[in-house]
Amino acid sequence: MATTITITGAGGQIGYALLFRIAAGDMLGHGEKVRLRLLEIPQGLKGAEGAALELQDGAFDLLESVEVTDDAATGFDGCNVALLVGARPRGPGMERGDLLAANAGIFGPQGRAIADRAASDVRVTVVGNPANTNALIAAASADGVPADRFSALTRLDENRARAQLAAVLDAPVASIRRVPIWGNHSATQFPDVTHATVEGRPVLDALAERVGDVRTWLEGTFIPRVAKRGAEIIEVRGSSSVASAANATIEHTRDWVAGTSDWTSAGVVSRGEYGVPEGLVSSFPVRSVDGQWQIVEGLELDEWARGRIDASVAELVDERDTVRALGVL
Ligand code: NAX
Repeated sequence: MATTITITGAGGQIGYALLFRIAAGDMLGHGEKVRLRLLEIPQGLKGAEGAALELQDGAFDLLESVEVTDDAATGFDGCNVALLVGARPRGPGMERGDLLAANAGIFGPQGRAIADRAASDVRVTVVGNPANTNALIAAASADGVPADRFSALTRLDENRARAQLAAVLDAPVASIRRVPIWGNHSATQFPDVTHATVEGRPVLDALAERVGDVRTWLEGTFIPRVAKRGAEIIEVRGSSSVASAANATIEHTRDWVAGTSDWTSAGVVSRGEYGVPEGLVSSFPVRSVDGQWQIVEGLELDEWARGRIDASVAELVDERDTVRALGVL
């Protein structure tokens, strides 16, 4: 049996960087056949159709079929994995409330179509921004689908944080572990090095030898660099993060399905863990066990970390309240 994967916004940039790696087996494994559903809006159909032609020309052994559609019911029919990438970007003069409203108009109906049409084991990775609140809207709209089948991408932020630490510590990135992202996928996020290790040694000790006052470096250099990395990429590249975002989407979804041996980060629906209000989609340190995200519990948070997390969670509360005021939740 093949796995049916629906990718929204498949005609866009991240879609283009995702499709070929999925078809090559990077997400679900090199033994798993895949059926791809490329869901677009009418303006994006040509891009998706072009990608479908190229997928055909890739002659991928694992690729059973590719279907392009602008109809959500068709796009999500029988889908096991949904990658919600397509979203409404912030246009000129658009306020945050307008952006949330525009995206509620996308992620609400998509959540309902998932509830109506997807397979009973569906898992939904939300990439399109504002990712946490879009995931909240989709989950709340998907009657009958457990909320823990929805998660938002913060793996790119975690990868950025690990890479920054690897650079400053002059260590292989693979040796840097346990760097969770807390809160929102936004400038308020908290990349947390408190429990991180480098080659098995506390990162905080290794940093003290390299950067002088660690707290100053974290506040003044590390956290802003990670949180604003997207803007840095735009400035240098002239276009937003694409391949790194697709890579993180693949890693997030692969780990969710296949399990993890250590912590990673994902935006998941809170059940009140660490004082995060129930129902919010917040990023936490997580493990994946038996196909489910589990929040790593019992971590000690000092006052500084607590304050950082609270500030990001307050932003999520604000986004949720804005959406509620629109009558969406
Ligand atoms: P593009 O503008 O290149 O592509 C978006 C595509 O989505 C377009 O082809 C558009 O036609 C399509 N689309 C819009 N509304 C749709 C709908 N209702 N149904 C189906 N398709 C729809 O953007 P791209 O660079 O691919 O980025 C996609 C999203 O990822 C953006 O919202 C972006 O902000 C977000 N990102 C999220 C990241 C994360 O870590 N969570 C990082 C990367 C990226 O910034």
